[in-house]
Amino acid sequence: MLHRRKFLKSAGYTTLSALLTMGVLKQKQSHNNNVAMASYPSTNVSSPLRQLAAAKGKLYGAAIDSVYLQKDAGYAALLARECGIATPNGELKWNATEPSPGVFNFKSADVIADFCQKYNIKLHGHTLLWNQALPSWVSFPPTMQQLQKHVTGVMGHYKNSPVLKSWDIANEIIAANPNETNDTTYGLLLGLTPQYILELFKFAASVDSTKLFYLNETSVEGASWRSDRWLALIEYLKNNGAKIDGAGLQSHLWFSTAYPFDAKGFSSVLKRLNDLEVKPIITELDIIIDLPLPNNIQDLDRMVADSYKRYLDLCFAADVDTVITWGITDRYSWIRDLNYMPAKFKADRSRQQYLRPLPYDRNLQPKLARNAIAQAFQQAT
Ligand code: 9MR
Repeated sequence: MLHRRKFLKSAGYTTLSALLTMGVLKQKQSHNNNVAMASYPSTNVSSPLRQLAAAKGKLYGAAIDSVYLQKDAGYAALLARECGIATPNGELKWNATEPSPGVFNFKSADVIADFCQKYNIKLHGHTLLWNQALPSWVSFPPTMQQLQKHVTGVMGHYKNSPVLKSWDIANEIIAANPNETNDTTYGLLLGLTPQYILELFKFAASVDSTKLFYLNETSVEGASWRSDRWLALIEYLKNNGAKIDGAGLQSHLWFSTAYPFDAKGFSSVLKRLNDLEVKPIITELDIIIDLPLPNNIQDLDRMVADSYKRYLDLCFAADVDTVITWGITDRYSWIRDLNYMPAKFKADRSRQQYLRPLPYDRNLQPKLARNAIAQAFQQAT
């Protein structure tokens, strides 16, 4: 329970509330000339997303949960059809892979790896270091010795995997705000130092340098104190000899009619990453429409789709080649899980039907958002 509360505070609400400045309508008004207006409903694009993405040299994928994968055939079929890449939802986190010191368990992660192999889906490893989902014997930050043993065990298991192609070497290591860090330069979580992260990257490369290495972060999709610190850290790692191939922008987004979307700030983050030759990828995309809610579900779905399209258009304009949504269906979204649901939706049951953040609905039917993603890939250059 304590663990859950800790998670809610640092990864749930912070992730989302920091993005309250993102929205759609204002953008329509002020950037009409720069951003193509999405028109919905429009032609239905039925080809698999993985195929539409591949046609542009890109990848589409989703986070997969091994429990539902094994018991929900409809869910498994959707993933097999749509995904060219997948991330395990929790199966590669420390509490799953090394529940007691030196005792490794890859049972649930391998359910996903086997599925990926069967359907020719690339696997993105998430994650080697995070301050959440830790077993009780590890406190954060782990000692370098604990960390190196963990990295050796987990990366070692997938060294010869035909599907695992990339790792989130570290996840969510920047503090939520300047009050929660002692590190004015990089804003690292209390207890972390840039040297520690550098050592982690270097050690990971000594275990298996054949994979792509990413630094994954939340709430960096615009100009902000956090994105500035994160970019500075990436530059530091790069300049000090770390192998860092890419940067994951999680993109748990809130849009609304009430907030302007910082399209300019977002594009400048992507540009900085490209200039540093650290490839930006989208690792955990899902979209909430904040209050005031639209009048009906149809309007809501249109807004979610429109938000997906605008966001992906900006991504593709900056050469983003990988887009992973955090789940594929609203049936299993973390946002609808009462443990993580934002308070204002949890407080009022009638609002909960308006949490429809993913491409497929709870009956596994495609929504306009799926079409928006398809069109964004089709129109990408
Ligand atoms: O969606 C995941 C949820 O089911 C897990 O219980 C939780 C803890 O392992 O992690 C969630 O995934 C998070 C991801 O690993 C990192 N960024 C935020 C994601 C959503 O909370």
